[in-house]
Amino acid sequence: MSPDRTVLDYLTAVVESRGAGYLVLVDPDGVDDDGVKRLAEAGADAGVDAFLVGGSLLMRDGLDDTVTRLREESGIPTILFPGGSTQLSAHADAILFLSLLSGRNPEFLIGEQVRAAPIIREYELEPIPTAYLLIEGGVYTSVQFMSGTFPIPRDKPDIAMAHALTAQYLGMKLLYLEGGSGAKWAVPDEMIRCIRTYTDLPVIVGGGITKPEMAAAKVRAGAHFVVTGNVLEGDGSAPLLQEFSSAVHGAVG
Ligand code: 1GP
Repeated sequence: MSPDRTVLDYLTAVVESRGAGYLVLVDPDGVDDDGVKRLAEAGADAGVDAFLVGGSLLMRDGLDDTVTRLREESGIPTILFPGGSTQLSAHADAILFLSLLSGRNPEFLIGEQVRAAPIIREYELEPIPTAYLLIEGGVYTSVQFMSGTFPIPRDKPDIAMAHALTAQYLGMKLLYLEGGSGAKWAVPDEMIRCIRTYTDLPVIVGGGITKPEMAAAKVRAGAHFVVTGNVLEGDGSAPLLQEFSSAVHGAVG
């Protein structure tokens, strides 16, 4: 990113120009060097708007390498999506500065953030204040276990809406509705619609989105960005990546 254009500006411009953005989550534990290279190339060909890198729990020290290789080989903005304050890399373009607003665990509301902030400053990373709302996804997800928090019930859009409004009033810049990686049920379209009637914050939706038509439905319900992770791990994901990209970018307008 050039110094006069932030990653948040870039993401805003993506929504303005393409209707919605497609973000691909890369778990450094889930891909080897060849896998990163393939994802980078396929992502560039498919018009992926940004890579997110992170996970609830990393089992090896591969974050820096993954970020560096993705950026260099794709030219696509690469944004940290950290599971905690140890998941920082100076090589990323920005970091989603997440606060798990749906939970009542102070460590994930503010503790991890305080630990990370001085390092983010030292690394000169762009922090993007992001409210992270965990929504019931039909399975006990890693983020639920690792954060020790309850998700918002999927049939309670009013509770989700109240959290979204709170995020806006706290000055957050993005709202991430998370079903949890590998969720059985993605965030309900009805909940996205409800949130969009109450807040103008850009909405990211991820977790359990396994088919391009699901991604398109999330955009039609009001999502500004759709995230996929699990579904693209492994070989042969390039055609699927293209299908997801076309579904997200073609869903509105
Ligand atoms: C998880 O929202 C992301 O944080 C992506 O989830 O791996 O289920 O696509 P999936």
